[in-house]
Amino acid sequence: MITRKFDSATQSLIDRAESIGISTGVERLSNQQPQCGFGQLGTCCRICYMGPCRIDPFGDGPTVGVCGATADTIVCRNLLREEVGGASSHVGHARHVVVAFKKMLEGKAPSYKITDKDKLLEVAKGLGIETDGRDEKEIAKDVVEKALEDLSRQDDEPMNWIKFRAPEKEIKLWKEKGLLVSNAHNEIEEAMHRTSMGNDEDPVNLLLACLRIGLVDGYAGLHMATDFHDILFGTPKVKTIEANLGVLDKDKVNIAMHGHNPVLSEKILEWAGKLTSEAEEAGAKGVNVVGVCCTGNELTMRRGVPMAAHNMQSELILLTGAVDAMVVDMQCIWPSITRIADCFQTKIITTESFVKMQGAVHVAFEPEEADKKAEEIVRLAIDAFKQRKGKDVFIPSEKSVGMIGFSVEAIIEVLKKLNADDPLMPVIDNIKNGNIYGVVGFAGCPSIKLRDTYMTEIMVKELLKNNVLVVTTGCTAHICAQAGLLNSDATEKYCGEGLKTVLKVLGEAAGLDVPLPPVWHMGSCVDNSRIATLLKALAERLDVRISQLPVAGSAPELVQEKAVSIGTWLMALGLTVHIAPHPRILGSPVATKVLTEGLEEITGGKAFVELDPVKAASGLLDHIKSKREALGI
Ligand code: NFS
Ligand code: SF4
Repeated sequence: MITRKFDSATQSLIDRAESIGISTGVERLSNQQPQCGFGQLGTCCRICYMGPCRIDPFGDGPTVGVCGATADTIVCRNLLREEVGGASSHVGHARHVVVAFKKMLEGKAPSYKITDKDKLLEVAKGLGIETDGRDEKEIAKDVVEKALEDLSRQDDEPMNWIKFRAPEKEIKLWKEKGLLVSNAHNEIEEAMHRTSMGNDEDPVNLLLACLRIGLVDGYAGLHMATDFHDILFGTPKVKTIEANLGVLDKDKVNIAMHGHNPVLSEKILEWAGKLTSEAEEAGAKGVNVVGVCCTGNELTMRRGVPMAAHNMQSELILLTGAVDAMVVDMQCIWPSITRIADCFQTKIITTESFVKMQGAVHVAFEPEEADKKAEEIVRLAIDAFKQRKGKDVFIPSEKSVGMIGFSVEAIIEVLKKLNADDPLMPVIDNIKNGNIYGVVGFAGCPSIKLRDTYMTEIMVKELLKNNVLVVTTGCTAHICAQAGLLNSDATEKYCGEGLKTVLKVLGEAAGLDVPLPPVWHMGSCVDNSRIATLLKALAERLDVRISQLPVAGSAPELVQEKAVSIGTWLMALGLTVHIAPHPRILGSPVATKVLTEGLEEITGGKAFVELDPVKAASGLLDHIKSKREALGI
C-alpha cells in the first residue's frame, strides 16, 4: 500500500492501476527502496573488470578502487559519462532532423518542405552564408553543410553553431579557458575515451570536459535542432491550448504522440486529419492526436495540439484504456509501457531502428517514406479503436487551459508593439524599475521522487509572487500547464503587482483582452535554446555577460542525463542553475566544491542544490538580488 498523494489526475490513475493490479513507477520506486547510497553519491565505478569498486564516503571502507582511482576521479568520470548520454541524445536528435532536411533538399523526402523561409535566412546569415540574390534551396544546402561540419570537422575551428548562437563575450571566455569545442562527435568520443580505464585521473580536468560536453549539447544539440525544426515546420506563435489527461476523448481515435522528433509527429498529425473519414466509418467521432512529453511540446507549440501528459504520466495515460495508439520515436520512453498497453487494446508503435520494444509494433519510419508510414500508423490506431469501441474507459476529467508558443520571435513581435525600434527596451526598463525583478527558466522533467511535493508548482508560485517572470520548457511546461500557470487567471492570482502590470500591458500589446500568462511556455527540452537566445539578446543589448543578468535556471525535478548536460551548458554560459534531487556528485569533495562554488570564478555559473521548494525559490531570489545590486539597479 503506497500512501503518497499526487495531483488528482495522476493519483486517480495510480489508484486505478493498484485496483486492477498493474504496477506503476510509484510502486516500482517503492520496491527499489532503499536505493544504493554509493550510486547516489556517484562513488560506484564499473568501468573495468577489476571492479566494480565503491568508495565509502565516511572513510570506513576503502578510499580508492582496485586501480587506485579516488572518489573524486570516480565521481567526475561518472558525471562526464552521464553528460555524454545527454549530449548524445540531443546531438542524435539534431542529426536526425538535419539528415531528413538534407534528404528533402535532394528530392528524396518529398513529404517535407521549407516552411519558415525567414528563419532559413536568419540562420543562414547567422552562419555567415551569402543570401543575397541566391536560390532558397542553394542557401539551405549551405546551411546543411555547416551543420554537418559541426559533426565532422577536424580542424579545431570552433563549431559554426557556437559562433552563430553563443554570445561573443562567452565565446571569448571559453576560448581563453580552452573550452571551445569543434566537432560534437569528436568530443563525445574523447569524453568516452578519457573516462575509460587508465586515462584522465584529474577531477578538475574531467570537470572541464563536462563543460565542453555541455557546449556540445547546447549548440550541436539544442540550438541546431530548434533551428532546423523551425525552418521545416514553422516558428511557434502564441495560441491557446488545453492540457492534462482530460484531453483524451473516448469517442475519438486517440493517438498519443510520445518522444521528441517533430519529423515523425508532424506527419502523424497530418495523416490523422487526412484519415478522419476512415475513423468516422469505424464509428469514431474523429482522430484526436494528443501530446506526451517533448514531442507533445513540439506539437502544441506549432499546431496547438493538446498537452496530455508529462513523462511521469506517460505510462499512466495508458491506464485510461482510451489510448488507441501510443507512437514513440526516441528518448524518455519507459520500458513499462508495452506491458501496461498489453492490458488494454492500446498499440505501442515504435518507429526508430535503435528504439525497439518487446510487444510493440515496429513501423520503420524513414523520411523517404514519411507519408506512407504515417498513413500506416494512423490506420493501426483506427484498427485499435475498432477493438476498443464500446468498452469501458477511465479518463480523468482534469483539463486546464493555457497559452503557449512563446518563441523568441513571438515575444519580440509583441514587444515591437511597444517599441518598434528597440523591442527589448520595454523589458529592460521594467527589469530596471523592478516590475520584473528577474527571470527564471524552469526546465526538465517530472521526478517521481518529488512530484508529490509539488516542487515545481511551489517554486514557480513563490517566484511569481516576488515579480519574477518564469519561462519554461520540457515536461516542466506540462506541469505548469496542468497547474493552470500558463493562463491569464494565473497572472491575477499569483503575480506580484509589478509583474502583473507588465503582463497586462503586454497582453494589450499582443491584442488580447487579457494579460499574458506569468509563465511562458518556450517549447520542448531542445528549445532551451530559445531561452539562451533570449538571454544572449538581453546580455548583448546591455553589453554585459550573461552571468551579470538577474536571471537563473532551475531543473527542479531532475531525471534524465539530458537535463544534466543542459544544466552544464547553462553553467558554462554563466547561469546559476538550481537542481533537485541531488546530482550524483556529493561523494567527491572536488566536484561538489567546483560545481557549487569554484566554477563561478571561471564562467560565472554554478549549481545550487536545494530540495525544499520554498528555500530553493528564496535561494534564487537572493541570487537575483545580488545580480541586481551588482548592476546598480
Ligand atoms: Ni526533457 Fe523531453 Fe520530459 Fe525530461 Fe524527457 S520528455 S527532452 S528529458 S522527461 S523533460
Ligand atoms: Fe575499480 Fe578502477 Fe576498474 Fe573503476 S576503473 S572498476 S575504480 S579498478
